[in-house]
Amino acid sequence: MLAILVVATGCRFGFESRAPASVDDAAGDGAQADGPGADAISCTHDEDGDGVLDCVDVCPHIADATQQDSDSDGVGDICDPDLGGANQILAFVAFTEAGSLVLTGDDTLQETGEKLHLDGTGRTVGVLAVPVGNVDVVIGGRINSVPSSGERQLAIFPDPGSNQPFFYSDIYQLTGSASVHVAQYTGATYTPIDSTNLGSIPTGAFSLKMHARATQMTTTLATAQTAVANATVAYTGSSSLTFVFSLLDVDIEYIAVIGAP
Ligand SMILES: [Ca+2]
Ligand SMILES: [Ca+2]
Ligand SMILES: [Ca+2]
Repeated sequence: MLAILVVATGCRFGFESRAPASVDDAAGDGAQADGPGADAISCTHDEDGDGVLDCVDVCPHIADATQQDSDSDGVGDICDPDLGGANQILAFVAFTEAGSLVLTGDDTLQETGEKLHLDGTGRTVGVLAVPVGNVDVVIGGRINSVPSSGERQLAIFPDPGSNQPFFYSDIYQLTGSASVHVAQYTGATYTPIDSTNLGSIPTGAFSLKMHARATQMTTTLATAQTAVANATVAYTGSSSLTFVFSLLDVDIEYIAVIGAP
């Protein structure tokens, strides 16, 4: 059985999100690719250091100085979940200023530069209100340390409302080995649908991606090595995302949500 979501009270942080490009251009600068969220924040930050500011970067979390976008949908080839389909950058959280991603939990949270540090003393939950139909959700940063026991987890939950069962992506370790999952929550139980054994949860730079489509979900953990879980499931989409951090000392550097809402 996998983890039960527990939203503890305690620390409460909020971070900005870049809103959908298609909604419009509050700055009136004619740059549709920047969107109202970008217009609302100062367009001076370059998360991936590729020389292109987040608000106009076609892949704000991956260095791609050439900005290649073969299907011209505003999402660069290197992060486009569906070359040939129309996608958007639905949200991008760079952890630079207060805003729409709200974190609640019992870790000690610290904003250090452009990172959010969680000290791994407990469980913290982040909620981002964004429609997630056919999407890639990617969270990236660094895992600094992992305790030797306890319920250790990093998860991406597309909140289903009353539509259960639903599927989610995570790294999980309670007893025995750690695994990367596509897993199912039925309303009562948590069940891995597909898993890849990690041995232990790796430390160092990481990204965890949930690729969600109507008949498929894939979880990809990229560290020094890559682990994938892939399942044929009926993914139904939702209106918000929840991120769960449990007992991991981590620095979170970005969250990107890319796809068709
Ligand atoms: Ca950039
Ligand atoms: Ca980039
Ligand atoms: Ca594209």
